[in-house]
Amino acid sequence: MTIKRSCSMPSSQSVPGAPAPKAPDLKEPVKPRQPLPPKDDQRQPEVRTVAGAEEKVKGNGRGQRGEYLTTATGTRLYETDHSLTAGERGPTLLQDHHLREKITHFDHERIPERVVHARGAAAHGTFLANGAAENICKASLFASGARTPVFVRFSTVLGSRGSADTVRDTRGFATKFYTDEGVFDLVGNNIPVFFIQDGIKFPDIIHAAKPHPDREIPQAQSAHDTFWDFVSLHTEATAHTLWNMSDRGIPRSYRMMEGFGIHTFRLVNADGETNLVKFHWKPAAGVHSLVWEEAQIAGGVDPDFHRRDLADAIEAGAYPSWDLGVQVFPDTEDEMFEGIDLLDPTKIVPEELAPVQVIGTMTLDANPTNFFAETEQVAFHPGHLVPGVDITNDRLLQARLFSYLDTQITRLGGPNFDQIPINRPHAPVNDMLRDGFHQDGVHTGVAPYHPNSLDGGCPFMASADSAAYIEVPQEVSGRKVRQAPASFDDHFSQARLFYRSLSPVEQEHVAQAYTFELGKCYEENIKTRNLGILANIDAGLVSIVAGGLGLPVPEPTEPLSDPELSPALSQVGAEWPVDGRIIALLVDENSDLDTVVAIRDKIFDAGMVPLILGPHGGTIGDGDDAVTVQRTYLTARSIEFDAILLSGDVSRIGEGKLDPRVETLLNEMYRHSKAIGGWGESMGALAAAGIDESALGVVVDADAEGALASLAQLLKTHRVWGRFEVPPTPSE
Ligand code: HDD
Repeated sequence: MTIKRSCSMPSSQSVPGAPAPKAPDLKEPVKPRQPLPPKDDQRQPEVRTVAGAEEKVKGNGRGQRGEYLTTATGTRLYETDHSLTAGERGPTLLQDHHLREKITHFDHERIPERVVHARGAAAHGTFLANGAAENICKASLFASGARTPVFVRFSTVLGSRGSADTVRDTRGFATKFYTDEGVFDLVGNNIPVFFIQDGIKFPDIIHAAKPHPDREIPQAQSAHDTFWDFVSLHTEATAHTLWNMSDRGIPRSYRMMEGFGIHTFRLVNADGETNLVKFHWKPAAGVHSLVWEEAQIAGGVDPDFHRRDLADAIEAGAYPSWDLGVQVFPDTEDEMFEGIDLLDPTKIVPEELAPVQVIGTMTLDANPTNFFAETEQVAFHPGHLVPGVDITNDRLLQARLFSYLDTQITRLGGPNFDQIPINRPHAPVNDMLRDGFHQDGVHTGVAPYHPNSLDGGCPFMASADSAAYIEVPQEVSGRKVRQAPASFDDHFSQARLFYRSLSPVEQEHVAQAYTFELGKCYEENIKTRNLGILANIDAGLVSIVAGGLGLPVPEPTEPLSDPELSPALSQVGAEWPVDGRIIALLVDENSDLDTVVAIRDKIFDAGMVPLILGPHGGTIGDGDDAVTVQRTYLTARSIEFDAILLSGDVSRIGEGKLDPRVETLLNEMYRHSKAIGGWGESMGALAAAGIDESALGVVVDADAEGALASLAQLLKTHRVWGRFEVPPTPSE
């Protein structure tokens, strides 16, 4: 994929190759100007069908430029900077409607943040079905060649709206498909298992994981006593906790995460045959993570790291995309597959047992126009289903069916949230829901009840032939009980399966994450109890963590299983496309600027994004040869780049010395096992930073193109994994 050269990645910077900017106009404009044309990445569907009628959703009269300022009711204003007062030095008059309207509206600008998943970022796109699901699902969105508009919101779970993106946490991955048969929401996460098996425990896990109620700290963290107290007393959380402590808990980018529907769903085909499935999103860019130190640095220097990354990539034309796949299981009476209970959301079915079959591809190609209107007001609900997709008796899912509708009523201020533009179906809506806060529709007719004769009996009922949603008829029987089936009792074998399927580097990261998080707990009992759980996962893991905490290594209390490993669970070993990866080009006044420009173009051509990093803002060089600096040594941090290329022996501040900010940057990139390259005399600068030419993943070439080619090759594996030092694991 070729990145758009007119992109602004990052958006605040001037872009190489773009036309020279006009001289800035430093005065406040006094006359209306033509509105700026909308950016082509800010489009929404131009038309949506509401209540059978096509409705334009763009240009709804709320544009800001080019018109006179008015009150909310359209009266033009001549002044907005001074209150109406009794004399120049007198009190403000109550009759100042403009003042009161402006302040009152401002006072009510905020709505409650989501009780979980408050922090997020979103994008528009399209889902293109390949038809592979046609034989198991009658939903029109899976018909071969069907294109369905989507809106996807990614999120962290624990933090508040303003919290940092790169915290260790599960990520939400919620997709709204605006199908011609109604909205289908697939509200998943980037981790395939969940903490609890029954939704009645959701308030418990969230209360434990959210900040302590007395001081409201820590923000967006699981590294505190209440979380570890709960998960150690509630061992069905073991597998999810382990996934969180793995590299999956700190993704490199929303674009580089898998997504999972987690629950088992029931699909129905045109003949009424059913299958059980689990949904998977597979990112084209591969599954990649940060290392913990990067995540922490990013939390400080760029708390918007993931939000920015998503928006910049889309603006640059590096459209993120995912394949949607399903694991398919026969719809048997016991709802089990290979001994795994399909109704237990703390369990996966390894891909080696049931391969993920791709049924379509989703591409995100447009950023939201307005964060509040779209990203904040979008309302997902696992009960938004279309004909062909049904739920199962997974009791976690069943509780969710209640919760999501309920929560929007508080969050979005009433029952009419489906009428907010971002939530409106693209299919005709003809309901009999009436009135309520924020009612947008002007309903005609006198008989919003069924049956009626006064509105001619309208609306009528659909049937299976006219795409009615008909629940799969299922036998239900049993005694009313509050208990889980015995098949839910195994809490450790899948945690062990996951841990043992990871590469040694990833296992080391898991051990360090547990040691860090438990090290932040104050209560020794809680640490000890959690070590007891780790002993039931892996002897090597528990001994490293216990060693780090300075506590004795406990014995397992459950027999350790001998799982068939699942290589698909590891992020290490595969090669991925390098599209959209960011390469820093380190330059200064001594650089050969012709070569810098040529290499910058080559990076673009390879679908990657060059960022010119120089000692100061503005340009380097003169006239036509000048190169625009996009990051300075002062503003850049290593976390922004996937790899770095030095344009010679740059960034020197004296004999044998490197600018200390560049030295820090290079050392961080080295420590985080990122690819480092350079051409010409760049080894001089690298050596000054203490980086050895022969070190793994360091490529220096006399020829710039050769250096870039080697760097791109290294980037395919995301990191230079061999550079991480993994201490020998204590034997089991
Ligand atoms: Fe949930 C939001 C994902 C279990 C109750 N959840 C929410 C979002 C995601 C998930 C991605 C954010 C949606 C957005 O971007 O607006 N939740 C999950 C997954 C679960 C899960 C994958 C288990 C498999 N959730 C779950 C349970 C309950 C909830 C068991 C309650 C019984 N979730 C909510 C909620 C939220 C929510 C309180 C907060 C904001 C919202 O719904 O719209 O209703």
